[in-house]
Amino acid sequence: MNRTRDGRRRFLARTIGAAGTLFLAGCERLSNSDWFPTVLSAGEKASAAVAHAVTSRKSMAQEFTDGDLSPTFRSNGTAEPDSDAYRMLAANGFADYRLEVGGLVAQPGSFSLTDLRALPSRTQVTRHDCVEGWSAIAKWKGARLAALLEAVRPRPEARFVVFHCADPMEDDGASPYYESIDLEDAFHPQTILAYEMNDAVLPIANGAPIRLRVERQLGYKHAKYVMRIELVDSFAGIAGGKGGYWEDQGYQWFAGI
Ligand SMILES: Nc1nc2c(c(=O)[nH]1)N[C@H]1C(S)=C(S)[C@@H](COP(=O)(O)O)O[C@H]1N2
Ligand SMILES: [Mo]
Repeated sequence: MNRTRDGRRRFLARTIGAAGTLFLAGCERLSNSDWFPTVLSAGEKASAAVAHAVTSRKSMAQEFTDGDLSPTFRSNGTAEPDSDAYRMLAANGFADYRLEVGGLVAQPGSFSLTDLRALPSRTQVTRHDCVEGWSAIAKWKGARLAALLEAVRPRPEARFVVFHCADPMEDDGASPYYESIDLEDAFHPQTILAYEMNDAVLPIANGAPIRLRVERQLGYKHAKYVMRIELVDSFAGIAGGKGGYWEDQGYQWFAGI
């Protein structure tokens, strides 16, 4: 059975149901609002938009099988961080790598690759979509971010998880690549800190030793070379303040479904 299609049908049914209820509940009032005529006239596209607004983001990104793996999966953006600290870690097979996790957490921590490999993991075959116009399917294995967060215990004020990367960016040497997601995406089962790609150790070109996979979001959200994770309640004071390297240059912060 096609779970994706079933899910979508259920979700549309719920939407139409919700719209119908609203219609019956307040025809007069709604017909005067700006959005209501648009919803009624624009058909399925509008239904999908409303569906997004009225359903939670618990859905799973589509998963594939080994037979669907792309013959090659390119490297995009940084292919090897231009930093002495990173080169030293890489020279030693990342034995000295420590992922620092702090900010708005009760129990800040420092995790070696061995620690991360000991956390509950997930393996998934998914499609990566880059806004530059390419997609590719790969298999990823990594620690569930939810498990890591449970270990450090986010404080009630925490709203976002920020990923600070090892690669300094050309046009702004002082501010490395960074990205962020909200707690809903952070605790989603398909959100992992990947240390394997296609059944092999994650290559440097694709983010070694650790890269984020946040499967319901576009490629630029999938931070490579993650060195530090910070829980915050806002992006004020972090680089350009928009929650990510590309967001600081005008890309959408929410790049998902
Ligand atoms: N640290 C870091 N993460 C990054 C990037 C980058 O340049 N540096 N590029 C992003 C973009 S735009 C994409 S499409 C993917 C590319 O991942 P890949 O190199 O495994 O193809 O990583 C994302 N994460
Ligand atoms: Mo991308």
